[in-house]
Amino acid sequence: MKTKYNEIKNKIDNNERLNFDDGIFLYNSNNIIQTGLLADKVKRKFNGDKAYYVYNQHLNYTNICKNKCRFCAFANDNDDSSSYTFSIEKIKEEILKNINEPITELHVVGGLNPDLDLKYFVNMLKTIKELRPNVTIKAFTAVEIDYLSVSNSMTIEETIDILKKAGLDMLPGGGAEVMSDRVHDELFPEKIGKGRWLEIIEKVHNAGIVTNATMLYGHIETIEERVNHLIQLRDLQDKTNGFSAFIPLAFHSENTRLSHIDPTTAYDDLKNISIARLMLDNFDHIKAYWVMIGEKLAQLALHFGADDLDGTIIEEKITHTAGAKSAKGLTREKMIKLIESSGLTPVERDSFYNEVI
Ligand code: V47
Repeated sequence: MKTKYNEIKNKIDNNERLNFDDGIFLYNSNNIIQTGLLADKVKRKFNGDKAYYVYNQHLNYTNICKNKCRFCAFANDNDDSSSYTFSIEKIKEEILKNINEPITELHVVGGLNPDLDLKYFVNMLKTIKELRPNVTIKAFTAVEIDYLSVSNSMTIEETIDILKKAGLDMLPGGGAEVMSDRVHDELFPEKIGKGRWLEIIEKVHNAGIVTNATMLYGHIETIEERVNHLIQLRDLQDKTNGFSAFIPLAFHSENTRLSHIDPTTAYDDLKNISIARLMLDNFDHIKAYWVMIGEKLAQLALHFGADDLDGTIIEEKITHTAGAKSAKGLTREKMIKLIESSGLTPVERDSFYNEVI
């Protein structure tokens, strides 16, 4: 009798798309070796034995946020003692601090701070480009784009156009969390929902700007909601081809209003990587984000469907505020070592997966 696993294997071998039931089967199966083997096969089809990393720096310009998502430890109120907002001078300082490092990407995101106007964002982008003309500015999730557009009574297209002219090159993948109305209403009701996230990302892609996509897992979401999330991303990718990488984000609960939730397990982390690789047949890259799952598991994930470890980062704040035990940044040497010792070929890339030589 043909087992469900063989049916999925045949689909993979014949380049046939997996459906919702296949995704559910894979999440329910604890045979992660089998799932991982399939995912590795697909990974090799896309990226051979390459494993990528990027020399990047994170910059979180403010932690003041009006959204109050229950899963977030980073957000502060204006009058909290740990709240902060970088002035343009402070942003300059943060860039200059690492100016001798061969950074090719700046990852810039922050909270929704009502005190920041459009001029601030334009100045920030221009300042970064002046100091680092050759870096890719990967900045602002669809949530920030929505906020800027609504608070300045501009269309999404106008907002993107202004930011693009000021230096915006690419968008990171955050903000969608899990595209389910149920999870939205329970965990992040103040934040834009899936319809608006998808609408904005489609417009960003149509403006010629590439984005990533993420999924925050390990809180209250069901496996059905995870699979639906992947399928919604895949559908949009069919339409726009504007997604670059998919990054599963493991929930960290410390200092959040969900602190009763246990950390994700290695099994679940690897499953999310592998199943993403198998379901997202139109995504070129799956990232094992070492910050969230730790260096060692991220290294292992390179044989379970991932082809990218993300980057050097310098100083990660969002997950560390929520209790991440990983380092705050990694050296290039460390990234190379992690990849080489897993038998793969390290490739330093820029934000668009061009090799950096
Ligand atoms: O959207 C917030 C998540 C995201 C927590 O595109 C949390 O290259 C875990 O999107 N535990 C921001 N996760 C990070 C992000 C990202 C990271 C690395 C690379 C890229 C990329 C994008 O972090 C948020 C949210 O989903 N997040 N709080 C938490 N407690």
